[in-house]
Amino acid sequence: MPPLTSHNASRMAYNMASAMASAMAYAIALTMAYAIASPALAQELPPVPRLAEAADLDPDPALVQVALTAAETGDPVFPYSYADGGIGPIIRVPLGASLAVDLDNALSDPTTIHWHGVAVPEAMDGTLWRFDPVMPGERFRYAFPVEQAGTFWYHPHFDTARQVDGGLFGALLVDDPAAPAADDELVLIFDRAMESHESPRGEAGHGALMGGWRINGAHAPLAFTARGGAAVRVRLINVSSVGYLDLRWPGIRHIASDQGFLPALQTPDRILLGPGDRAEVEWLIGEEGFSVENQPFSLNGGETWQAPSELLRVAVTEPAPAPDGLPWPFSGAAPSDDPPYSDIVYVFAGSDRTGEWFINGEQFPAVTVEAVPQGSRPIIEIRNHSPTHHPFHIHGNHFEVLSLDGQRPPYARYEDTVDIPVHGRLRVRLFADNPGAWMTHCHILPHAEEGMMTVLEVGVPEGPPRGAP
Ligand SMILES: [Cu+2]
Repeated sequence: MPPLTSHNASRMAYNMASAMASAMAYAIALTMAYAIASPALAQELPPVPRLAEAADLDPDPALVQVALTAAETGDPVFPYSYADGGIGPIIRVPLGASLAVDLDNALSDPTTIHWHGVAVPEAMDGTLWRFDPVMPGERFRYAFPVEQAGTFWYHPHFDTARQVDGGLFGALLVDDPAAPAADDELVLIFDRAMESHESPRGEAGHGALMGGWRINGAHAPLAFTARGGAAVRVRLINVSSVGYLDLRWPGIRHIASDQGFLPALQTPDRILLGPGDRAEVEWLIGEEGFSVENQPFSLNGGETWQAPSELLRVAVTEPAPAPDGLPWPFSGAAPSDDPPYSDIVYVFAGSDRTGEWFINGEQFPAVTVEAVPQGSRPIIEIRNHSPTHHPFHIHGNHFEVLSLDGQRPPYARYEDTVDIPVHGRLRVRLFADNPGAWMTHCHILPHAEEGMMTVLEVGVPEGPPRGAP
């Protein structure tokens, strides 16, 4: 397998070469954001855009076939797109069907697609540990059966911070036939621009926190209008490279997380979504509208001093009594016990001052590969020894959260991406069922790029010999 060691050097060269252009573009983007945001004062917000769904090119209902082209846009703020400048289309697949996506790489760089949260075969995972990227001008077919319902997303796993931040992402929705039909379904993809570009090694992310949020590609705040009496299923996806969402509105009804429906309805006072994280909620529209506010989040922990900002205003036409909650197929599963041992311990360390990030003192790709048997349920403890939050993500297999800082969750919590607070200690039980060599990393993309990624083998992978990319 050809080494891709030029990757970091080319990225750094890109960053330096584009720094001035990025700074100018960023200033323009901020100006535009304010210009667009100003109607808020007049109580007139632009509507949140609806995302298009990808066309299914195959008439067989058991196969969803989609064509995607990754292309350059000419836009300095969002230089890449799967959809002619917009956010990638929603790919919707019925549970149990197969998905085939033909990716045409029209970029001048290699790329891949990773199916975040989905248990795909390793060769379809879009990672570079044992497989090659899709080269410029090439086409590659990603094909796999989809066996877990939920809200997932897709994005490159090559030069990830730059390509994702530049606009390459979209939603992958796997529909559960047991779920009731809501009156409306709203997919909300939250992102911010220029999180990975303007900042040289060392300050990635934190200098960029002033960047405003977009929802479905439009600058917040935005408006959503619903009829009184309607039940709306809302899928929330944070595709930001660095930014956390800390969302609040009155009467939150949390129905699903990374890996599908919760065991029971939860009514938390906020929805915290780190980079890569998802949640589903239901809105039971009644007589009055409400605002979805975002509490500015400090990556270094503790309360921020800023006031919350409105991201979305839900307005009501034809006020009517709110409906009852829908009969979601909650499993009722009880949380597993947190046993007094660990099979694997990952220590997350690093600092913004050095810009270097480590797992167990190592930086990807020079890492020790941990291995667990296929079908096992290893207990993994992740200790955050750094002064920064990190969203922990593992590919190909999901896990149950057993405890965070010794506190057990109030319900059986199945995730693939979960926040670890500053100096926090997260314990999970991995469902190690999908064989392969899987990326295990922080989903703050500049952290992953600066080393905070390792590899966990499930079973004995077949195929070409293992080697660093
Ligand atoms: Cu991190």
